[in-house]
Amino acid sequence: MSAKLTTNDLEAFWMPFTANRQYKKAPRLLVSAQGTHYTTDDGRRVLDGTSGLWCVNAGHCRPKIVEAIRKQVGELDFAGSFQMGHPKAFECASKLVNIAPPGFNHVFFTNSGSESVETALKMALAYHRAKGNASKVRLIGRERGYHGVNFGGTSVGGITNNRKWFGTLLSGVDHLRHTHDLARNAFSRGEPEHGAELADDLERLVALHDASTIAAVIVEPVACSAAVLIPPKGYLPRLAAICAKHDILLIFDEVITAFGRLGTPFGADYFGVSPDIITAAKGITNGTIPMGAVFVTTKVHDAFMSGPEDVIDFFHGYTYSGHPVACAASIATLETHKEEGLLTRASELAPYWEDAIHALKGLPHIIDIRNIGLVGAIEFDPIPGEPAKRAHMHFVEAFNRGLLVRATGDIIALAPPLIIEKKEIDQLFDILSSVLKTAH
Ligand code: PXG
Repeated sequence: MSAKLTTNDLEAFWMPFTANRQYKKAPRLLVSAQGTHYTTDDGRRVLDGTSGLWCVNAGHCRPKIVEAIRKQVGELDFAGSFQMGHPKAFECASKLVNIAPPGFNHVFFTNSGSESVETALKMALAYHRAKGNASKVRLIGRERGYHGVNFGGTSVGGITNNRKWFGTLLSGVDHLRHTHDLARNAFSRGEPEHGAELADDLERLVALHDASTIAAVIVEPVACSAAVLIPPKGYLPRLAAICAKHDILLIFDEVITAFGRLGTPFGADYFGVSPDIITAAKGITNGTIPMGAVFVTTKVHDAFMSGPEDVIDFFHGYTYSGHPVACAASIATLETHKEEGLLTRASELAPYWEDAIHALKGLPHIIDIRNIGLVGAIEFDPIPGEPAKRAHMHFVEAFNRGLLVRATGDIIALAPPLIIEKKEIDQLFDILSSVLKTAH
């Protein structure tokens, strides 16, 4: 029997998506946060270049949101939403659909991005069944896509490491080709010029499986987790047109792109494309309380409302769907966004951001720089035989110098809070360029 752990011991917490043994030898601990900065356990201020994990869009510890949570948890700590209700869930849903793209008049609550994805995939299957097309059962994802970590999301996801450990996953899933093409598009500013025709890959899958077997296609408008893969100009409208032609539902996974990240409320607004279902989470409560949401068009919603009125229309939901504290946090988040114009602020900052990130070109080992809205990525030449190591070393060094970035593969990703000021953008890139100049 091993000795009991002390409360300060790092052993007990098996950390997610972490090299636990490496981390615990040299832990990085955050103890408080305010606005655009974290504070570490040794009292250092760290500029948050990633909005936490792409979720704290309005900046940290915003008073209105903190207060709304405090008040709600003391007033109504929990009430379920199965054949019951509480006012905050209805208020929150109405306010959310008011900022959603046109036609998205209904919202289903979950507790995370992963759950939103599972919900959306199940909705797509049930939709076709309700419409009398029960043979439409296949789900199409895309290589390098990330749709969370549950079985459906892992199955439609396209990141090898996230898939290969976990057996055969869901059957009846196929993948479109990814759109990353450095040979043609390296150092693009905003949407790359080349690759709209990659959307036609869906026609290949239709030819292979037949449209009568395909329920839905799920893609991130911008594939952020895999490496910030920005869709080529014209790609998403073309994909949407092929979906519509074959009665395939298009699901936009907007867990990252919703709530102002690109300078519009949703990614669908940015690209001028109308999907059928939108998944969201993260920024919905500014990262304060776990919450996710699935936005659906009237077309999808109404297909579920054709059975007898006294029978449950969608056999799905979570204990915490529409949790009162999460709803209060979300309502206060939406108010903060509105008061400060945050859902469009990234569009004002985007040109400055774009110039600042592209100024890094020429520093050692950089093979691409890409940007859109208030998102950016720097891709490095991998160290031979040691993939992902270079970006990880830069991440650790940046943290030591007062900047939080996100390393995935050989990429550094950036997505600061939407409240960031230009002088903080300068600081961010000053620190980052000093790190990148140190040869690794
Ligand atoms: N879909 C998308 C598009 C996501 O980006 C999820 C689903 C899953 O959400 P939950 O809430 O279940 O984690 C995500 C999450 C990163 C990083 O830095 C990205 C995510 C999560 C953590 C880290 O790449 N995306």
